[in-house]
Amino acid sequence: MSAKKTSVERDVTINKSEFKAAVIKHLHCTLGTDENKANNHAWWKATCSAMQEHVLEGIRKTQKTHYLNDTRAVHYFSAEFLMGRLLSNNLQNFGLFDVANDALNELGVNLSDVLEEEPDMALGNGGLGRLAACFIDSLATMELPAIGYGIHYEHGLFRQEIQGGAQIERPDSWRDYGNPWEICRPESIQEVSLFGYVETKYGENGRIQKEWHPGHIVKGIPWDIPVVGYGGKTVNVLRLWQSKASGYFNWDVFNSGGYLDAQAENVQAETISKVLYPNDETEAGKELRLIQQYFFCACSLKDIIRRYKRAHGDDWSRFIDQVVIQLNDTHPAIAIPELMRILVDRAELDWDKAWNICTNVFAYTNHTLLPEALERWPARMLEKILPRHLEIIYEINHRFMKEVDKKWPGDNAVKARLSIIEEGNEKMVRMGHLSVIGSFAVNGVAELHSRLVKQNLFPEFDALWPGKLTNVTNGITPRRWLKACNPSLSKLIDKKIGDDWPLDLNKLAGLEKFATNKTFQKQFMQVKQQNKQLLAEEIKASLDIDVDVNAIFDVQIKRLHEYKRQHLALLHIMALYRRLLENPDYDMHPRVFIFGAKAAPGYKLAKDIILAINKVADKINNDARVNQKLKVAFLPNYRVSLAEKMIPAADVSEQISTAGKEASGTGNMKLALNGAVTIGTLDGANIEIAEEVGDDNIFIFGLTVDEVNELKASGYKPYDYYYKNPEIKAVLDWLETDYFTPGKPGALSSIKQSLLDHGDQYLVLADYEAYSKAQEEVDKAYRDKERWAKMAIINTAKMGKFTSDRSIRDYVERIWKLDSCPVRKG
Ligand code: OX2
Repeated sequence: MSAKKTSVERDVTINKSEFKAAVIKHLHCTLGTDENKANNHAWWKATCSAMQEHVLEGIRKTQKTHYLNDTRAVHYFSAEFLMGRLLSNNLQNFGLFDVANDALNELGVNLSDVLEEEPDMALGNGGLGRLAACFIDSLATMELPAIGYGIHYEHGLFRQEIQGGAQIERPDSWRDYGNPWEICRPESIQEVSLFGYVETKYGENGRIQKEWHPGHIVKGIPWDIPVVGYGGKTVNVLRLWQSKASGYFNWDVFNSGGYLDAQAENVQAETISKVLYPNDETEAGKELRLIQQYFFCACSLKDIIRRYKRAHGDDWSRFIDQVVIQLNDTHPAIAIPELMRILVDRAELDWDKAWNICTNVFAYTNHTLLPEALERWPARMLEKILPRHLEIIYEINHRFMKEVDKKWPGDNAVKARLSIIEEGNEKMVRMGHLSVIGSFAVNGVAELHSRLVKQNLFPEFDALWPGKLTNVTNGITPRRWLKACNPSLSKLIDKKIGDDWPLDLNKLAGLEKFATNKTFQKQFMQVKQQNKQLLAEEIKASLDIDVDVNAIFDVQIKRLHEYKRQHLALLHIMALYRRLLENPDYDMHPRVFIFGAKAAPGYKLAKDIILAINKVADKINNDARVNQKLKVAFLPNYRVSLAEKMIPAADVSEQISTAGKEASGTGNMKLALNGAVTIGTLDGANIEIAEEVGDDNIFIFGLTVDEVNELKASGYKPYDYYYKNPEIKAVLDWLETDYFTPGKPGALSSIKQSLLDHGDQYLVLADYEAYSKAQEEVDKAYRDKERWAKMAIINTAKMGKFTSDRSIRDYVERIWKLDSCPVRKG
């Protein structure tokens, strides 16, 4: 047995020669090739297939155990799951990484190269989708009965190319050459209705019955993606629905009323799951998006009910004991009226009984306060696509308004604020309101955010139902975000405190006592240096930029959004450049600013900021007067697998959103876990990170939420900062010249305009000076090697709170009320 001895109990133990034999078998029998012909892609597929044997066995055992125990389960509904690559994660979680490495080595194949062959499964935009992926990892690791439900997008988030400094979007085709992990389940195909009209009938007992005559029916085909828990015992699944034409077309409906208008006719069934909307934090407002949302919710509910009925028949009384559904933002909120429709129209339950079931099944997570991200659908659109659901929503609202009237008699203003229906030129359905009303628990994603949800977003709901609105601070899986992505640091930690920290991240606190130990400091910083070397090679390969690994690696990786303020970092970089030009002896430690960010394709200013970063980078990197001290690298196509390379190499983590705007952040947690020190505002989970690491180990700057509000209330004037601070004026004016865009003056002027003429909504100029000072502190701290090493170690040591296992424990104990269900052998 060559499987490494570890304190983590594992279910699968195979040795190197067995692994080798399995890979060869699949190379021959699954791929029809052989060792001499196989390229890395073939080796990747063969290795996946070798793993898949264990994975499938794990799924079978898990499902059998859950079935035999008739367990209560959580169903995580999310329009996005940003999974990244699966092979290295699955190898790690089965404890077979080293075995695979040795086995492939003997075959003359390099495992790292093989892992690089796997396309990222990028079925998400950013934090919201990655959170879902971390959560299902924790659920499986903690042996909890759980299933993720989402959409099997043919194209995930676009691939970003940079041409002439500008972002170009290219399609992402993650399944072009087949995906070895997914399992098609034709036996569980579902049908989903769309369009058409509602007929009102009177039953024999005088009961009004509604019958929806759909105009269109599409098929949902389930694909299961295995979710391997750490230790490989529980293997849950992520079930993703692909749409297909059903061949059903209601000619009666079409001929009699034209309910299917020309556009609806054109809605090809296959387009429903074709592509992920690439907008992060903006509602799409498009018909196809609503259809996507309904499509996956309807398929998933049918799937849940099918499974429930297998055990309980038509007895609905135990449904709420068996089923809890977590709505990841409002994207799946249409599931609420869909369940009501099934219960009232199909199962013929009384409204009150049905409503009681609904409001004990759904829980809702809010991820943002940004008004542009709060989904509202035109009532007319709902009426056309889901006519029965609109009726149900009106009924829910009608009954809810009565409840509001009891609490605030005659108060029409409060009714208007709380109504699911927003009156105006165009009647809109507020999905956030529907979600709060239809759920038994509502949570924000960090302490500050949850407080603001209560105070600003839903204050009356909090008064109406005290205790319903709560907080569950986000978390990240330490398996992917330390163990797998940073093997050198993981091994160092194993040696120091043992290897069970991936299951109990608070154990990292054991490192704190070594924070001032010279030898450990040296080892820790050596690992950082190695990781920086690897990233430097990546930067060279991708951008042909040479960077000095002794420089500070200052990393800002996240979606490009004004509220995240990449342009604040940019102004500061330009200021450093200017200081260096004015004074070649300007005293600063060499620094490399490294960015990764995708902009929504329709978000002009965000794309202009990417262009500006690249143009400024070009100038600085090629300016011999400064490029020994300053470099800028924008790595294209930021995605999970690139994050896994950038995060272990970061010295500084940029978390500089306007206070009150970033609900939580999770990149902040990943970077700190890997020993990066945060420069950040008092926003989202930064606040909780600061509480954990202590003020000496983080650089906090800028306006607080209260100060932001005060400044805005008193009439914020960005021009004041422009005239008052010569550096701000100089860099903003510089942006307008053709210095960075030779021959094209004004190419970057939209940024200046947004900050001055359009009011600088995110207070970039107001926070500039504080940010610049905090960066000087960073510079000073870094030069003190011992001080920095201590800070970095303490950051890693104090991240215990931010494991997604803790988030899941919070959900389980306070919201889902689930029991773990250890999977039996055999
Ligand atoms: C993001 C939030 O912006 C981010 O702060 C948070 O960490 C993440 O969700 C996970 O909770 N779309 N993306 C988000 O919110 C929305 C809406």
